[in-house]
Amino acid sequence: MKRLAPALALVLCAAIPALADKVATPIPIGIAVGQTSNVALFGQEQVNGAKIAEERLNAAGGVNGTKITLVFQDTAGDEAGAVNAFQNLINRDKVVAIIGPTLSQQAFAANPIAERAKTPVVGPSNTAKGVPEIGEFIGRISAPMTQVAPYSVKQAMKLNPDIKRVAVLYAQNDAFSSSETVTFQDAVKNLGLETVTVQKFQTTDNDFTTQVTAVLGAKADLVIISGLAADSGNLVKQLRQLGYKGLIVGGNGLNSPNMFPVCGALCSDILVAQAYSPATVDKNPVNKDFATAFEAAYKKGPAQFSAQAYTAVQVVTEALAKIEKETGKKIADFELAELREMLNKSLRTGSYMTPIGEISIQPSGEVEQKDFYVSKIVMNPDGKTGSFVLVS
Ligand code: MET
Repeated sequence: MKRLAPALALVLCAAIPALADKVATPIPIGIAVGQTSNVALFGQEQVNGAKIAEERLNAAGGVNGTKITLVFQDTAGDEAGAVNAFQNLINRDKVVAIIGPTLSQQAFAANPIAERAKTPVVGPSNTAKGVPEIGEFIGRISAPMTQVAPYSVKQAMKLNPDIKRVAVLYAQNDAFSSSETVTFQDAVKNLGLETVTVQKFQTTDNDFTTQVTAVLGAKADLVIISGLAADSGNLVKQLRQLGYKGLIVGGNGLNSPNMFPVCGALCSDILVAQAYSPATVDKNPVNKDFATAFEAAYKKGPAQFSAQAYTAVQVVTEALAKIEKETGKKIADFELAELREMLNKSLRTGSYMTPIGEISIQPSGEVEQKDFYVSKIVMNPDGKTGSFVLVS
C-alpha cells in the first residue's frame, strides 16, 4: 500500500489539471493576429472588427446570457510569432477557439499546433489554397482567392476591352501571394489574355526598379499584383512614377485602406476583388449594425479585414449558443477539451447571417460564401485618405 501511494499521487496529480480545465466565464475566445510588424497593416483592422463584435454580441446577450471575452495575442508577422501566440492561447489562456492567424504563411506553421491540441481555428483572412486541409480543427470564413480573384480580372476587361498583354507580379516569400498568383495566371489564361511577364519580389523589398522596367519593356496593358500591403503599395507607386499608365488589379493584400498612405494619390484606380462590401447595409441588417457601430467607434467605415474578423467572432459565438441549445447545458459546465471538440462540429453546422452575407462552414473547414464584389480605389484630394468604391 505504501509503495502504491506515490503512484496513486501521480495519477491524482495528473488528473487534477484535467478536472480543473472547465471552460472559464466570460467565455474566452483567442484572437491571434499581427498587431505589430508589417502585417499590422491588416492586423489593426482585424482587432478593430473583433472588438466591435465583442461589444455588439455581448450587448445582445453573448451566449444565451453568458458573456464572451476576447483574448488577444500578437502574432507579429512571422511564423514563430504565430506559433508562440497559438501556444499561449491554447495552454495558458485556455480559449475555446482561436481566430487567426492573419497570414496563410503563418497558418501553415501555427495551425498544426491547434490541430494537435484539438482546438478549433477559424481563419479570418487566410486565402491561400490548402489552409482548411491542414486538419480537422482548421476552418476559415475568408473565401479562398481561387473563388474571388477572377472577378477583378473580368472587371478590368470590362473597363478596357482592349487589354491583351498582362504582367503578373508576386511576393515569392509569402504563401498566400504565391498561391494567389497561380489563380490570377489561370484566370488570365482562361479569359484569353496573354501573360507577357511574371516578376517576383520579396515582401521586405522597397525598390522595384527591376520589376517595373520589365513590365514597361513587355508593353503590358494590365498589371496584376499579389503581395502584402507595404510592398504592393510601393510597387504601385513606382509603376506609376516610372510611367505605367494601364490598369492595375490588386490581390487580397491590396484590400486595405491602410495601404493608402503607402502609395498615396497613386493608389487611385487599383481594382480589387472583395469578400465584403459596406454597400450592403440596406439589405443586410447585421452589416448595418456592424458598420454603424464601427463608424461610431473609429470615425471611418469598415473594410474587409474588419468585417471578416467580426464575422469570425460571431460565428464562434453562435456555434457556442447552438451547443447550449442542443445539450441543454451551459458552456461553463463543460470540460474544455470536450467543449473544443463539440465547438468544432457546431461551427460546421447550419448557416450564419453575417456582415459578409450568409455563409456556412463546410465539413472540410472551407467557407461557403455567396456574394463577392469588385471595387476601385478612389483617393481623396489630400492624397492620403481614400475609399474602395464598388464597381460591380
Ligand atoms: N489573405 C492573406 C493570406 O492569406 C492575408 C491577408 S492579406 C495579405 O495570407
